Amino acid sequence: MVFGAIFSKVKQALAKTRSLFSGIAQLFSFKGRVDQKFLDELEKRLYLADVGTFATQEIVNRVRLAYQDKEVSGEMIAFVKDQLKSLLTARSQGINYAASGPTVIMIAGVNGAGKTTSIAKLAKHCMNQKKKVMVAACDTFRAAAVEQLTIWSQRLGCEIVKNAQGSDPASVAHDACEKAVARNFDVLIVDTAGRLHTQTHLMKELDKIRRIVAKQIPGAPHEVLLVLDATSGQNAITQAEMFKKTIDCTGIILAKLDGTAKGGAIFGVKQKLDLPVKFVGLGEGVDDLEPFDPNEYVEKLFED
Ligand SMILES: Nc1nc2c(ncn2[C@@H]2O[C@H](COP(=O)(O)OP(=O)(O)O)[C@@H](O)[C@H]2O)c(=O)[nH]1
Ligand SMILES: [Mg+2]
Repeated sequence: MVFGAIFSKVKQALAKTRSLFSGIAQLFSFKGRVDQKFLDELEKRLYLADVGTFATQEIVNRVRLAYQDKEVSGEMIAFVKDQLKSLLTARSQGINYAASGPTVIMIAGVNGAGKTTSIAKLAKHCMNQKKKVMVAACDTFRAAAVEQLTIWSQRLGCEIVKNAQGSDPASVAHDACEKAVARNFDVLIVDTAGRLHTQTHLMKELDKIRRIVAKQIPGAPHEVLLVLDATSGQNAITQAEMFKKTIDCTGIILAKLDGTAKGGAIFGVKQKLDLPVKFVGLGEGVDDLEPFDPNEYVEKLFED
């Protein structure tokens, strides 16, 4: 079953994170009452699972309000799951496609976060939905970047617009928009140079690309997705806060969830940034991207 395979993929990727959440679940199998000591222990275990300050306080408070002085029971875990789900549920899920003309998706993030790989995966995701996809190699900063995206585009059989390394990324974006419109592409995904949130000139460049794209295509960019590396846990949130100040992000791709124990950081990401997690990266392959489903995610965190 395709469905089963997908779900077990998420589950498999969450193996390390899951071991931390089983510590939370375990707490509800102990005998005793929901007293301060219990709540302190719950708080500690949520912290250990990288859930972050806000979400941890929120969950502990809600458990206190609902169950203080009651007998601890396994049923409470369903309550905790519901609360965690409610912290993740976002207004918009999936890609916000343009009503007509090309949908432009800009990708931003620090070096090595997983931008280019996520673009390849996203291109595949859109191609699976029968969209005509073009990618734009606007990371002209590093020599290998254009090459990397070229290789992906060849493998996927999707169109690429590029220029020499060191050329103006905004002009590549300009070119790509023109071609996407003229040749009726459905989706244009724009790669950008990895920048540290402290590199002001590169952050400005990002804004310039954005303005060029907006001028060329009405309503563009339809999505500005920030790629965060899940292995950096709470640090990823600090980075994201800076990006959010410079550029209007519309959502997050949380890459590299496989192989990290920090999958709990997703709760902090959502709360602190108030941005929906739209996709999760579960590996280095082109099919290792899944649309994010809060209910499924929380269920898988607690599965044995
Ligand atoms: N395990 C794993 N590795 C990933 C994932 N996404 C990206 N990577 C790897 O992370 C490294 C950096 O990725 P890249 O896309 O080049 O990052 P960029 O600098 O932001 O464009 C590469 O070795 C990728 O294969 C993921 O979801 N899981
Ligand atoms: Mg890259």
